[in-house]
Amino acid sequence: MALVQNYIDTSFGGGYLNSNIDKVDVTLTGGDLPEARFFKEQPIDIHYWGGVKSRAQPIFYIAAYFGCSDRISMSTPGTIPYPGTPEWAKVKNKSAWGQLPFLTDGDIKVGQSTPICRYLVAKFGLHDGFSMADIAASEQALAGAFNFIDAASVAQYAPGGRTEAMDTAHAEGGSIYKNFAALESLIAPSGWFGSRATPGCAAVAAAVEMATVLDAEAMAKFPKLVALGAAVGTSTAIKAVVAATPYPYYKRKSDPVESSA
Ligand SMILES: N[C@@H](CCC(=O)N[C@@H](CS)C(=O)NCC(=O)O)C(=O)O
Repeated sequence: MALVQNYIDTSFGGGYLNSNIDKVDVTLTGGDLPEARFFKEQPIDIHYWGGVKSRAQPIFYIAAYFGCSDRISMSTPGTIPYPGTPEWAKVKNKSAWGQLPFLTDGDIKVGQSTPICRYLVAKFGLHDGFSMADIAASEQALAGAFNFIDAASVAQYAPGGRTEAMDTAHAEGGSIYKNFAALESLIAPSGWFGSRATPGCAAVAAAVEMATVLDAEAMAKFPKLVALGAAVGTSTAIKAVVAATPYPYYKRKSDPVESSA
């Protein structure tokens, strides 16, 4: 596991400061200030193949965009074996469904990507103070982000061939096209889903990043989503996530058939 940044959490300020300091002892005298208590919490581990831009991307985007990267630890590339290998069968940190992503926060363990996003939203209070309309918009957007991932996963392994399945999914009326058209229609005059940037907006920005890598021309048909992705992408923490996940998982075309000669 590798922390994206070091962190120190203040129990009363709620701010996240970058620091190498493990523990700071502060003695306050006088005044009405609450007792100062600095502590370093354990990071929340997101178990997923390190460096891979895939199903964990919305999770990383939500944490990063809302200033919580310091609390999240990504798996170091090369440390999790690939499915199908004998080593994979022995991996302990996977969901009850035997899959990744998987979150561990001390004794708390969460499988399934959408619940992991929702866990972080609750843990960090990212919907706190939002109107119910903005929470509804955020939740819908979150579902749309994972609809893209599910549709791309189906096409990636289509029995009839990936190239054809990806063509169909990206064409008007196809699964990826229809999902982005629905999301595009939900963008509010603010440019976000709802009146402000929400966790769901960050999740969709992750989907837009991956969809652009997959087929930039197809993604360009949804200018409001592209603009939302660009707005989220200006964040330094998001740039760090993009840099930390250089290997796209989804491919637009079938792998070349290996010659048996
Ligand atoms: N519904 C699950 C799907 C998770 C999933 O498909 N994970 C894949 C990698 S993206 C996996 O772990 N595959 C290995 C396996 O199924 O053995 C979620 O949302 O987390």
